[in-house]
Amino acid sequence: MQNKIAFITGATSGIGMATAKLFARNGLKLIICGRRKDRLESLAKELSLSTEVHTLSFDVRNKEEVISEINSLPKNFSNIDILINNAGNAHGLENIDEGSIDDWDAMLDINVKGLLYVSKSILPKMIERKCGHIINIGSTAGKEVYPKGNVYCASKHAVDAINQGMRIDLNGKGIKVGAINPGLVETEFSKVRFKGDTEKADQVYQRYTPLKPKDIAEVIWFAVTRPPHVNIADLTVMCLDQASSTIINKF
Ligand code: NDP
Ligand code: 8X3
Repeated sequence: MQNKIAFITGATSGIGMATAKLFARNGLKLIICGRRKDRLESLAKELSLSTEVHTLSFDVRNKEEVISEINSLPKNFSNIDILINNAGNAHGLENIDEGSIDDWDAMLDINVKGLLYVSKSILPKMIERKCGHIINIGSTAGKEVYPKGNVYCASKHAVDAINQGMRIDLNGKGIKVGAINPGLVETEFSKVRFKGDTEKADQVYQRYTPLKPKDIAEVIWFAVTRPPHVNIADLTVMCLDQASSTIINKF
């Protein structure tokens, strides 16, 4: 894995940041992405002690920006071996008749279209080189809908479909495609979902032991370190206290 190049979206927090740290410790060269430049810079400074790091700051919703930033990668970072399509979030938790259209737009634009724009920009070189590995971060919400999850769950069901579609269409081109679908992970996810209401966000993870970002990073690491003929196509990870999207033992 030494010197392979990994491109991680949403590296400024949570699962993406934990994955970047684990990859750096194992000597992968990294392209870390996110909108928050200050976080990217401080993470790059930390990871540069272990590996070479390049930062790209863009909003995955902006297709022109996505394409131009990826096309402007320096030569020594342009042959991407591993793409972790991780950037994403939930916005709001409301019944379908009460949800905000802006929240719906954000979830579909970031979680679905953003993932497509990034993949579309990176795929040509993988196809040319006949090698690459794409990991799409789905969710248990992409397998089963939960009350008030409506559009977030739809966005993650779309990721599930895109993951399958990518794998089918890239079959025979030497590129691995697989999804890792986490259950509840304690990150900034709920803080974003509840628009900065930390009290409400903290309640999501109370009275049971949720997954930590590092738990998912380790599963991603497992997926990318399989032998060349092995592809982890679709893997769901929950904490001990979670049984499904809706059944969580909080007592
Ligand atoms: P965090 O909120 O901690 O991290 C989200 C990351 O996505 C941040 O780095 C953020 O960076 C980036 N991001 C968000 N919006 C954009 C955007 N418009 N453009 C570019 N980057 C963006 O959440 P998690 O680590 O939990 O989430 C990572 C992924 O895991 C998501 O796809 C989420 O749906 C999925 N997931 C999370 C679960 C959980 O329980 N936490 C469970 C199942 C799946 P920045 O704000 O700097 O742009
Ligand atoms: C995130 C998991 O259950 O909070 O995809 O929606 S959940």
